[in-house]
Amino acid sequence: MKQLEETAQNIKTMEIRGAGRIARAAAGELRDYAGRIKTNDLEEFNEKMRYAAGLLLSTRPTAVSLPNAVRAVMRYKGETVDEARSEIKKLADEFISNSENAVKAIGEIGERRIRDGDTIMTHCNSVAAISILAAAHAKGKAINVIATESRPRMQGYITIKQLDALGIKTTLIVDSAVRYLMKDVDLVVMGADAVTVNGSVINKIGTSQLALAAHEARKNVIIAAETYKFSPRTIFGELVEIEERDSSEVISRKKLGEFTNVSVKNPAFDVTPREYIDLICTEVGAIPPEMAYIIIREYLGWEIGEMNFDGYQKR
Ligand code: RI2
Repeated sequence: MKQLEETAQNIKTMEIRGAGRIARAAAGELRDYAGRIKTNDLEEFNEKMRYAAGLLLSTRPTAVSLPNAVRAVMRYKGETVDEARSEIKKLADEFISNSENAVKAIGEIGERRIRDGDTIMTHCNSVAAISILAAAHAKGKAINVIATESRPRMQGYITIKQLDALGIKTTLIVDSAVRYLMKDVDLVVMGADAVTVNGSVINKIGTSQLALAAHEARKNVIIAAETYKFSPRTIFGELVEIEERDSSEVISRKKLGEFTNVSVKNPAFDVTPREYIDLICTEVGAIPPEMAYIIIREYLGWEIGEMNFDGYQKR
């Protein structure tokens, strides 16, 4: 139990972060947790697995990759605990390796949209978006990247570190310099935490500002998103919940305590309407955002959105 709770806590505190990474971590934890459950009673085993699923799901509400990963593993069947356990292992390993391959495929597909000499703006830290930049660089295209800091968690620092290690020329900017510098940009490449059925993209707070500035300057916006970041539940009219994180990420409690009339808002994500997105680059192809429904229907199926573990984390 301790390790399960530790993984859940690490996802919650963003020790493990990034939509793809948290999905892989959750799938891996379900597999490992299943291996640690000591019972031969299938009912008890299933109950414990549902508790673990609920706990992992409760950690971060926005990235749809997390529930999609949990549900992909929780589809397991088995007449005995041993059967169930090995099915869980198979499903989790499959999810993890498909996810890793998806990131690679996105790089190969997305890099075709990058020209030699392009300046590309990116936001936050997205493994999928970086896969495109890395693939273009590996192909010998001389690219320059402009990376935002991405306050308040400064994931931009992770991005510049990764790009630097790859040997890609990178300029770090404050988030508020996005529109000013858009004139120097050829293309914007960002990741996604969720894609809705109508093709809207939910990603790190500030993404919609980049997209808006790009739209105004007539620059293309490419979103790098694996198919498991598309949200089946949005077909049933559900909205993607936007995570509101603690105020201490923005201002220290001490400093905030000095004021009487000040409060803080700290939404972690925002919604970019499909009008501002030119292409969503998935592992099965680069699609216009209008095709999101097809991805959900063909690659996820809406029954995945119906599996529910609500309540299990509350025990
Ligand atoms: P990959 C991150 O969320 C960012 O919003 C990033 O764009 C998105 O996940 C996708 O990341 P956070 O965990 O899956 O930093 O492409 O809140 O790595």
